[in-house]
Amino acid sequence: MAYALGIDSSTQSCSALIININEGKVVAEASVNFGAQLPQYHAPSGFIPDGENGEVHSDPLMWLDALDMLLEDLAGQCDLSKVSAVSGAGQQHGSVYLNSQWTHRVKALSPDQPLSEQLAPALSRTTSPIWMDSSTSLECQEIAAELGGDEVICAKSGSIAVERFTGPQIRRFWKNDTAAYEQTERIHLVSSFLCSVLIGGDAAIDTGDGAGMNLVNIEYWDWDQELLDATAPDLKDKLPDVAQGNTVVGELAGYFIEKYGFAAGVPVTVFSGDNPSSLVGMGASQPGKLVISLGTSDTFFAAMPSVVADPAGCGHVFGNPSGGSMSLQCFVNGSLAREAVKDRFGYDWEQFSDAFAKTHVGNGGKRMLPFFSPETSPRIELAAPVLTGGDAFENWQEADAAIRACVEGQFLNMKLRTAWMQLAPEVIYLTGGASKNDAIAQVIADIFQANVQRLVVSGSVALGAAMRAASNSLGKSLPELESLFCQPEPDSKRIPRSDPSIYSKAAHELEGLLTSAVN
Ligand code: ADP
Ligand code: XUL
Repeated sequence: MAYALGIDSSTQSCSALIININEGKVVAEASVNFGAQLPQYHAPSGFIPDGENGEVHSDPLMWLDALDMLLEDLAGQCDLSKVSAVSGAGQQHGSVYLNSQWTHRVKALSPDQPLSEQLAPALSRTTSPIWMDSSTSLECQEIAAELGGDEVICAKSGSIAVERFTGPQIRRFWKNDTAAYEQTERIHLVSSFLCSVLIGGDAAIDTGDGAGMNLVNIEYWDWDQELLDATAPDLKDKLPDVAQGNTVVGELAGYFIEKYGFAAGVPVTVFSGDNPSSLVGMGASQPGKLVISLGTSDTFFAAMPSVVADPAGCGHVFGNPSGGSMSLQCFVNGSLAREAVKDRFGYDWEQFSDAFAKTHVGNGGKRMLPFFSPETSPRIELAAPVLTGGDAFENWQEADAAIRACVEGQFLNMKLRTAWMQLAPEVIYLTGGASKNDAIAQVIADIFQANVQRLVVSGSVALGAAMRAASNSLGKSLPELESLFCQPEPDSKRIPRSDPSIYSKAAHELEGLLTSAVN
């Protein structure tokens, strides 16, 4: 049977879909929301709230419990023995720290006990720092100083030293808990950790997710010894291999065959990061298509014909799982910022959307820098948004204007920060949880002066993983899979409706607000 399974372990949920590549159909879909379905981990939005000094961590056992729940759900929907290829993706940058028990425990998983129980003793660090963590400014400075400046790190790794990237996170762990670092035998990314569990042994890190570590050299796509040395001692021994996205890293382990009814010998393709996987699932793995993902973070990405670095240091070059590279810019204040404004006024998403019909394009000059937590694009340490446009608005007494100001502020900022990529496509493809919101889509169309469009299959991260598995193991090419699975959703197209000068002026004003917030 030509079924391929794609898994997406993202910030707030773990989802999966199974595609039938002969019929061009999604045959099963499932999702486990961490906050709602695993409340025992006390992570309502997928991470442990109120971390100190900018720390944002999650419990890796939560990701394992979600994987078990997800597969149980899928097994109830479809005969998993028909699945003949598997891959997946994880939220980027997050890291899992494993001790000497890891190797034998992951090899000997018994179907009689949950994954989390069997692997808990293999953790040398009970929680995992994730991409929202901004605690490593000092470590970024130290690594940059050691290497001779951010330009050097950027030329080597595709990004300057970045707080949420795994290298600086590892350095902080080594400095703050040297004994636990020394007991760590293996460090995995979220993606390679889950892939390792599926194959019952260490899986490689792919070039898409690996480039988000400040440790992989983007010229030769492997660990860079100078970057490793500037980060922490003996690091190379603790890391798995780096592999291109088309690598099959193993076969599904006995645990999954016995517990969920998978067939023996199912090949597993190396996992990638959620954004690189989404690039594939959006049918954008060749240069020419631009994607905006509206998940927990907002991201803006495209396959790149050649490697270009962001002069402002906020953008990144990652490996493209289908070969070559991609550029990406991440905005930390994405869905959670929109939710914060919505919740402040006790609105639901329908009321949030209605606010756009009750206000005007450009918001009559009422502006917001919508940064509820430290932002990476641009790098700014705000803990609360900045509002300007009259007393009532600035005192949060105008709900509808605040909602429009938040969304306009987010996408004006996105347009300004991504200009370095010099992309001016006619169509922007939207994905992620908030992409179903047509009011937000219209603002994006007007600000970028481009048509925007969703695809029929909304779970682009899991879809991209299933497509990668199918193209590596089932003999269908990516272009063939794209024509089957990456079609536009007919009613989702939004075209620019506003006078472009309104947002040019607004962008100028927002830049002014930003400059005064920085100074
Ligand atoms: P991730 O993959 O990062 O875990 P998702 O892509 O699943 O996240 O997106 C989750 C987000 O989608 C939620 O935080 C929520 O704010 C947002 N969302 C869900 N429905 C809507 C809606 N109707 N309008 C705007 N945002 C929405
Ligand atoms: C990308 C980034 C986020 C995470 C979570 O650099 O930090 O988009 O991948 O989605």
